[in-house]
Amino acid sequence: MAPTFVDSVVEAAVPAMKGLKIAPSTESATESAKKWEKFSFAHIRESTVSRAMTSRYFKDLDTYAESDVVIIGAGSCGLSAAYSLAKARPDLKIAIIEANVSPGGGAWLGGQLFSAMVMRRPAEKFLDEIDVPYEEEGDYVVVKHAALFTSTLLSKVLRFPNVKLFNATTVEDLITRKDAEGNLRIAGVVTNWTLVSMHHDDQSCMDPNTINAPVVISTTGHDGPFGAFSIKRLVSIGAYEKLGGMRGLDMKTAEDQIVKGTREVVPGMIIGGMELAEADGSCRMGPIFGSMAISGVRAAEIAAEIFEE
Ligand code: 48N
Repeated sequence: MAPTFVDSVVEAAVPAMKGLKIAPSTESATESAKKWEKFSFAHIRESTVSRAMTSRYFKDLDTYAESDVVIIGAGSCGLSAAYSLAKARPDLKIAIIEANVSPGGGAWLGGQLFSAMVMRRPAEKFLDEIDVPYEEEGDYVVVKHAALFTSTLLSKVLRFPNVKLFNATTVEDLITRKDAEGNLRIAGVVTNWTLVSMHHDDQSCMDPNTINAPVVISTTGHDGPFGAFSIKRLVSIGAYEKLGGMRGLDMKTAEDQIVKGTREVVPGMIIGGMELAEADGSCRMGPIFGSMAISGVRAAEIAAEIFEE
């Protein structure tokens, strides 16, 4: 019988255990248990693991302290923007700031508890681009599980060498500048550990960190503890007149509005995805995701154009 994966794992472990004392097995040795009796992982020390993690994280913080683009929110729109921009512009340093430990936003389920994800044509072109299979249903396609879309997109984004995801990290303010005419432009983000951001009122203040970037793409969604963060902050600093407030659900109009509304709302700040519904007072579309992906593609195109100016 050809050696199995298990055999290869056990075989590989044997060289790693040289010189280590193996406690006699107390297990009743069935055939398969016998193979595992000598199994052992290679040697490690706790501090080695700590240094492996922290050295890399602090090097990334140093590298991305000056980023070209910061994307706030790793939901379906933010991840689509990150993928499109990182692929089109491998020269740009892209930092993604995601408040949750788990990126993906609302795109792990199709809607309520139902797992299939619906996208209207022509959004299947983006699914083809990231190699996510789907079922054809005429004017729309169905990805059998939303997590297949989100996990595939996330894995492709994280593979880009010019992308760094800082999850469990919240953007809690914006870095602003005034130009010679006194016009405000965005110049980066102010960040903190999400757990700190959520508890500023009930613990002694912990000051934030910062990331400078000439372009910020904000895709922070329309609800949740930090929803629509950037547009609300722009209103509170007088850089955007007033929130439009997300309107009722209208699948037919909402998706086109979101894609066509994706834009640079103030110099240096592009807004996409459902955060736009709060900005423009457009309708929500409910459990369909094509406009999230295409709004991300559009936001990436706008960001790239800013660097071509
Ligand atoms: O998935 P979301 O919420 O946002 P989008 O715009 O990527 O996708 C929206 C989509 O999931 C829908 O809402 C669907 C289409 N339903 C529509 C409808 O009618 O109901 O992702 C936003 C991400 C989340 O992961 C948040 O944790 C994160 O942004 N986030 C932040 N991360 C860092 N700092 C912040 N201040 C912040 N605020 C939100």
